[in-house]
Order: sequence, then structure tokens, then C-alpha cells
Amino acid sequence: MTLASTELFRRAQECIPGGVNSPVRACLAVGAEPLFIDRAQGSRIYSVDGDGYVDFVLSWGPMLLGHAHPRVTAALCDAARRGASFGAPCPDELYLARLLVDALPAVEMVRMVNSGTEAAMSALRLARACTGRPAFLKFTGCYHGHADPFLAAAGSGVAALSLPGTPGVPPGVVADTLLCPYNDLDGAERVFAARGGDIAAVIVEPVAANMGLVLPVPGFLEGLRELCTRNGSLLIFDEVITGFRVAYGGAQTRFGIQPDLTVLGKIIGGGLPVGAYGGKAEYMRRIAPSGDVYQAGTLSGNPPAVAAGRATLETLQCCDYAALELRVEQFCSGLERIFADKGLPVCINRCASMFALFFTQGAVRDFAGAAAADAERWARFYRFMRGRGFYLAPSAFETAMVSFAHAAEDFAAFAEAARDFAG
Ligand code: KE4
Repeated sequence: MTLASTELFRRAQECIPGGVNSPVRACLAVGAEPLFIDRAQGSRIYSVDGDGYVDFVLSWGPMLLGHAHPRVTAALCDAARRGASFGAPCPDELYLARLLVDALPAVEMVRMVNSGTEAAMSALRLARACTGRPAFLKFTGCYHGHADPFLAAAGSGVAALSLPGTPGVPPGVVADTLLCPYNDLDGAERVFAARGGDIAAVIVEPVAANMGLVLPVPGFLEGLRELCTRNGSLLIFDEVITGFRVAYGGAQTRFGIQPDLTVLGKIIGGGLPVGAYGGKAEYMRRIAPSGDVYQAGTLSGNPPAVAAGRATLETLQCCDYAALELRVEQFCSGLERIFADKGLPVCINRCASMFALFFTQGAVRDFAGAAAADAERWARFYRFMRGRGFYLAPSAFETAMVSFAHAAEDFAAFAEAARDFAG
């Protein structure tokens, strides 16, 4: 007999901190309990309680093809039958690396790791080694994983739980973490004016998706590129979310801007634990064993994981990104009309197959704007929509994800439920 989500959660809290293996899953920010998921298919997930939901979380981004895509599942199962892990190179590591290099204009070489966190921390280490400088600039509300240097004014779960961001991290570790509001190019200039000679890198989510969704204002990314070039700092695009989502070639293709290093994760593993960082060969060759910058991992390039990632990217090569973007745009425009008709102020930011809904008047262009939105109304929206069969991220500081498996009826049903919520 399968235990109910509530009982599983009760028992999980006895042996797992908060009953979950990643904080935001606990649904604390929205006054709900987590659902334990039994299975998923296409655009839907199914809880152990037997309830189905249209999924707008998609495992926080990886499942762009939809859940249990047959080609990915077949590749994953076939690889597993040949052995789970060898601790030695396997062909699919090469084939996935080749797919990444061929897709991403700024990536000449790439190293596989096991998470976006590992990828971001390794990219920062490499930038510091290549420049001989200690400091780096990140933007308030952006999230680059939970490695110590990044836990200052971070987004995602750190923001959702209103955590100071650095308990357990010695002040010295974040002393070189410089901060600036997202979209504030003048602010970034001022940081460089004060610490330019010390700055190894600027790391940025080219489309910020960990404070809700916030798009770069025209000139912001271009300005960061010029600022880094002028100061001899490396520009790092954290494309863990945007990579292969905002375009097959990522944000660097969509916006036509070449970072020096690129951080990747989520979609490139097709749901399995895969991260990667890459960039110009002159930098990447500094990574051991070809160079002197150490980074390693027992399960890096894991055979079933890279098989799933390879199958995912090969399938995405044949997907119509423009058609999906149009469907999401039409969906979001319809939601705007619904809330406007009901006199409920909302800001719906969208980019490609992502969107975020803020209960606020006016635009949201940075973390301050996102934090000023009505989080309590978002929590009620989350609970209402979950009751109507729609699985949203349990935090106003996350982004809704759409897959190629989402159908017109999924959007129509969501809009109908949102109309009922708006009253
Ligand atoms: P992971 O270590 O969680 O694989 O990746 C860290 C990371 C790095 N960069 C960006 C832009 C990211 O969004 C993430 C992780 N994303 C969050 C959700 N927004 C993961 C969800 C969670 O923490 O459970």
C-alpha cells in the first residue's frame, strides 16, 4: 500500500532536514506541504495520492521535452544496462561535449560536472586563476548554486526563505563577493571604479530566473561584456536555466553576446545530474590535467547521465523553439487580459518557454521589484492553482517552465482556473 504524501512527509522529516533534499521543495513559502511524486509523463506529474497535475516546474527546468520522453528514457535505460559508472571515459561524454561545443558559440571546450553549483564554483575558480584576481561581481537576486562565495544576496530558495544567505560561511569567503542590482549597469561601473583591478569576473544569469523572471534591459548584457573586456575581467554567463531553453544555443545565441565562460546544467542532463562549464580553449586548458587548476568528480560524465543528456539535445535539435515561444507569449497575453478584466494588477515577465507572474503594479526589473510584489497573494494563487490541478513552483522567487509537451488544453485550463482565482 502506498503511503500518502502527508504521511511520507511526516516520516521524511524524521530523517531528512525539513523532509526534503532541497529547501524550496518544502513549500514553506506558500503555506503548503510538498507532494510526493510517483511518476510523470509529458506535461504531467502524478502524486502518490493518485492526483495528476499539469507541471510548470519541470524539475526546475531540465524537462524541456516533457517528462519520460521515449527517446531519452530509451537512451538512459540502455546505458544503465551497460553499467552505471566506470570512473573512466565513455563515448557519450565525448558526444555530449561535442553537442555543447557545436551549439554554444562561446564554448570551445567544456568540462562535465554533476550540478550547476559545481559548474559555477569551478568557473569562478578558473576565472580567478586566469586573472590572478580575487573578487567577482554578482547581482542581487541571482542564484548560482550554494557554493560559499555565491551565498550573498542570492535568489531562489535563499530569497524564498528570507535567509541571510551566509550563515556558516566565514565573512572572509564573501569579502570578495561584490554585489549590484540586476539591470544596473551604472552600479556595475561604480563597482569596477572602486575595485576594477581586483575583479576576476562578472557572473550573471543572462535572463534572471531566480527572483521570479526578470529580463535584461536593452544594453545591460552588452554593457557587462564591454565592462569586462575593458577591465580584463572574465564575463561568465550562468546558463544553467537559459542554456538550451531560451534558444538551442542559449542566451549567448539569443542575445548575440559571447561570454568568456559559460555555466550549464539542468536541460543538458535531461533530468539526470549533469552540470558543465566551458569557454574559450585558452581558459579551459588551465583545468587539470591539461593545466594547473584542479577540479574533479567521481561521477562527472556519468554514463547514464550523459546518455540522457545526449538524447535530450539531439531531440531538441529538431524542436520548433519559435512555435513554443509563440504559444507561451499568447498564453501570457491571455493571462494579462484576464487579470486586467478583473482589476487585479499583475506583471507577467516571459522569455521563450519561461514566465513569471508578479502580483504588483508596474514592471519588475530587479530583485527589489520582485520582493515588493504581493507574496501572500502569490501563496494563495499557488494553493488555489494546485487545488485545480496545476503544479507551480512553490515560491514567488522562481520561474514557471513550459515544455514542448504542454498542449493547448493545458494553457486553456490554466487560464480558466486563473480567471476563477481573480474572482
Ligand atoms: P544546481 O546545483 O541546483 O544543479 O544548480 C544551481 C543553479 C545554478 N545557476 C542557476 C541559474 C540556477 O537556477 C541553479 C539552480 N536552480 C534552482 C531553481 N531556481 C534549483 C532548485 C533547487 O535549489 O531545488
